[in-house]
Amino acid sequence: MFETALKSTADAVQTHLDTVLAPLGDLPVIEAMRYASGGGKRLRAFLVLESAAMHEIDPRHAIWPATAIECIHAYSLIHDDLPCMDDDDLRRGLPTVHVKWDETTAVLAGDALQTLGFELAAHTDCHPDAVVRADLALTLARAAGAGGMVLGQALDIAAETAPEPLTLDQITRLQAGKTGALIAWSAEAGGRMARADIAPLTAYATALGLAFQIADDILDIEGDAATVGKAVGKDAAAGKATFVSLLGLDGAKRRARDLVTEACDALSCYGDKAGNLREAALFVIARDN
Ligand code: GRG
Repeated sequence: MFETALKSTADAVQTHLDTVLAPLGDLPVIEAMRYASGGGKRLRAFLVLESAAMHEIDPRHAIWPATAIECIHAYSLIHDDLPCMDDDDLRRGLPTVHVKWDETTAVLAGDALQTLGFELAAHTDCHPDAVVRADLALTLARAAGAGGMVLGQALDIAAETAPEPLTLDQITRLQAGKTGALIAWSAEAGGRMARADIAPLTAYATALGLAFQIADDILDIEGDAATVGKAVGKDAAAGKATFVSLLGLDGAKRRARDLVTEACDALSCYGDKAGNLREAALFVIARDN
């Protein structure tokens, strides 16, 4: 069952994170790192572990990039919630890091989770081949940085003061960076570890990342804050263009379903081995948080 597999990923990542964070002590910044990196669906880690399993990579190696991507993701959420960005008080149903501690601690915990992510991807236990470790760290830097997630976030912030709402093409480009780049890196990681052709994984992840963001826009309209675990309705209240505002609710749902089909089709070369990745694509549009 997909839910059981996702839960077992979450447990494995949590155990690994506990081990990695244990020697760092219990200063507030370290406690904030533990707090922010705990919880969540662990979807990105699941994509890493599944793409690795499909390529017969030892899970004792794959847990390193799986944990690395969750650290980078946690950093991005801490910083995204800061008053200078989205100014959110609630994340995963709990107070955000700057609310529970303070802004200084939140900035530092985000910074430290980001560097920890690269440390884990480059760790000698991640892969016996140094070239593969370097490739993982290099591509993670590209996905998270000024041509990937940070670019998407910067475009999103600029859109708030743009004279016109963004077009569908502009929103698609923005989200490919903001949400899509880390999702793509996660799904490609197993192929990179096996030094295999990652083109089918890239095609899968591109469609999946977009479907994920459309589902997020739908949750912002249809979800309730208690279930989603964060404030909802903010985009509509701010008059921001989203997939829902541009395609309509039904159109957005249709587009998300088509993208899931596209994502699953991209995995045909893996046959039954890709069953869990196909289920992950279905989960992304059916989720309620
Ligand atoms: C601060 C550089 C920088 C980037 C922030 C990722 C991001 C960019 C902002 C998050 C804001 C947001 C709500 C984006 C929508 C997509 C998204 C990343 C949702 C959260 O991911 P989930 O649902 O979270 O996988 P969990 O809690 O399950 O880990």
